[in-house]
Amino acid sequence: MDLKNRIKERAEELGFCKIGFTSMDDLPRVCEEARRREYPEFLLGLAERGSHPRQIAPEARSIIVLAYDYSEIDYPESLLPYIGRFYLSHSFMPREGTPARGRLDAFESYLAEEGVDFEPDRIQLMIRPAALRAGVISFGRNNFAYVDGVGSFVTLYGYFTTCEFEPDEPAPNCLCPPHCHACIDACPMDAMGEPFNLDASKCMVWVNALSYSRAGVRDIPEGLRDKLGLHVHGCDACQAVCPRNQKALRREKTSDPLLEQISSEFSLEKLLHMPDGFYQRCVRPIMYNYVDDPVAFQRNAAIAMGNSGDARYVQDLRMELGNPDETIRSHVLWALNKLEGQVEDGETTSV
Ligand code: B12
Repeated sequence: MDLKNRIKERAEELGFCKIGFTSMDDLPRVCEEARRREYPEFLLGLAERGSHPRQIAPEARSIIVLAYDYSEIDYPESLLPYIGRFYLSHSFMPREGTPARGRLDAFESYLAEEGVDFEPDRIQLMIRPAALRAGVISFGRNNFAYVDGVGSFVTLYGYFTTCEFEPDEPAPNCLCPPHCHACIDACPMDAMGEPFNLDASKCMVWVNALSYSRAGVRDIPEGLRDKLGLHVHGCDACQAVCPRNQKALRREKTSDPLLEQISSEFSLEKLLHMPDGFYQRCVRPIMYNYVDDPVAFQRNAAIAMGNSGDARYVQDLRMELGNPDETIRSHVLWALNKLEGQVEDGETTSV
């Protein structure tokens, strides 16, 4: 068996659902798309740089793309309404000591054993278009990368290597059923106007997580708060309704000890009050990618409480009216106004 096939076989043994190889050629369509969609400046910069692989890794000759299917994890029902599966899977830029980090370490050790010189991509490469060209994924109308027969609940990883591998055949552009627009209709943020066209600045995770870390933005615009529903970090709406993901959602699952432990403690009340140690035990291990500031999560908990229609939270919100942080106070006030208005109208679920 040649080196490329040995690497493919090893990746599959390690639990990656697909692997492919592609060239270092530019991915020009990415910046065109990002510009056309008037991406926030920060994301446009990422897209520009990330679509020129040779600028990121001048010495490299090929790109290896791996996909990991995170639908295998049994996500606790107590966490799913609040946090996107992608983050719960803690497989994106995984931390030391996690199963996802272990899988990547094992793959890297294998490359080293085979004498393959490599450099992991640190999020810079525009991985979806690279994965399409490597034959690993096709695009869904919701912008997501789909591994055929697996679905879109996949995390993608890229490696640059100085070895020159024969590129794989690109996958078909899109395999969605004709005329299906379930994903576009399901987006609570109305972030998708037309197929393959996500308005990144409206996407849930941009609004409730990423925008916070950019340019000191702390407040979530009032007009968007209702739309966030109960979500405190990302959302799966456009993937969960997709007919191509139903098999993955129903498959046999494996429990994740970290999630089990977090789910036994997690609640919106704790997220709002942030008792000692809660942030390090229950927030940081899964929501570590973009924001490292408890205030952002307290703010999001307040919004979720306001949107819950549950009068049980009125008391908790009142307790934070004197919080020294202005962002927390103003979002708590918004949530209280919303909930108390509903209490007066008799619309809440429990009083
Ligand atoms: C910045 C970023 C974001 C931004 C902007 C996302 C966006 N779509 O533009 C925000 C914060 C909003 C975001 C949100 C999410 N993200 Co994000 N994000 C990234 C990141 C770092 C860069 C993506 C980017 O800026 N792309 C620029 C745009 C223009 O390109 P693109 O979407 O990749 O590809 C489009 C165009 O290039 C064009 N295109 C290019 N070539 C071709 C060729 C053909 C034939 C066609 C039809 C189209 C086409 O169409 C593509 C689809 O619209 C990538 C990791 C990476 N380094 O690539 C992860 C990544 C895209 N995110 C990921 C995930 C999971 C999410 C969330 C689901 C998290 C959540 N649960 O809340 C959401 C959902 C977003 C969505 N519906 O796409 C995964 C996606 C995995 C998958 N199966 O697709 C990635 C790949 C991370 C990873 N390594 O696995 N994300």
